[in-house]
Amino acid sequence: MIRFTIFFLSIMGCFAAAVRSRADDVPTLEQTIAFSEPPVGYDIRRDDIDRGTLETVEYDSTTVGGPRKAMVYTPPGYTTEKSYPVLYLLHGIGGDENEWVRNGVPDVILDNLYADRRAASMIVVLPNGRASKDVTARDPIPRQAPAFAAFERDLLIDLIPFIEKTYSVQVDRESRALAGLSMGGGQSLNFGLGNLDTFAWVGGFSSAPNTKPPADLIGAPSTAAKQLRLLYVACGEKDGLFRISEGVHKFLDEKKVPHFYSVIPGGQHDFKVWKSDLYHFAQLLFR
Ligand code: FER
Repeated sequence: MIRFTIFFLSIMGCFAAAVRSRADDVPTLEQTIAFSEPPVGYDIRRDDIDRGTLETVEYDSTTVGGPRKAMVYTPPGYTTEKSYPVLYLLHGIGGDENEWVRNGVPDVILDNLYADRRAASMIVVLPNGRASKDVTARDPIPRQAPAFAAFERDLLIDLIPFIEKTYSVQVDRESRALAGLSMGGGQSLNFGLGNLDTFAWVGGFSSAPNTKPPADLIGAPSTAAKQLRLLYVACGEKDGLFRISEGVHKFLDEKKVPHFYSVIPGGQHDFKVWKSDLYHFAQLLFR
């Protein structure tokens, strides 16, 4: 059982909004907040269901001055006759655009959620969050950190416009989510909360020390509280970086910014935790 702590300060408003936006065939908020371990098989490919499609795309980055890669998952039945919301899902310090697919099977997790009608149909973009021509995962952290910071610009002015002209997507802030693990969790909190005109749904999974000091994450807490559709902060209890998520949570609490805070009992800094985070987070998105 996952111990789950929820801190809704404007509790009635959030409950009302969440319940109002839920269809009958998805869990009610009350069921969802009692985050349990995902069901057995949630991350195992099923042969008898429709599957989405994964592809690698290349876009021109004015930020780094050259082509960059991203992976894109389109949901089962993707059609240009509809337009979809988009989750931008970021990797950790050792990874690149392939890390989530290789280790976290987001395509399998989402295919299974769709088969069980538990998630809103969305596109998932898996970028390379290291915006540099020459910095790689093999470089020491101090050399990588600026490239991870530079990705804010690449995401906002290069990648998002590319996705929005290439795929059939909704282009308002309520249709964009940003989440990531570890280094990518820090990026998601930094860039998501720093650009609430672009993103309404933000998730930090086991966020790393690249996370800004909590007081610098949010300019005006009362405005942020109104703009955010979802702020999700999660970390494994046994994660060496636990203090980061806890610090963010405490600050949000103090400033009365509604958010989910999920502490995974016994959870480490690994994909067991991040897959479970994605499973829960995806079900809350775009509803
Ligand atoms: C650090 C420790 C870990 C740090 C980043 C990380 C920026 C990232 C870890 C990961 O992405 O898994 O001091 O500094």
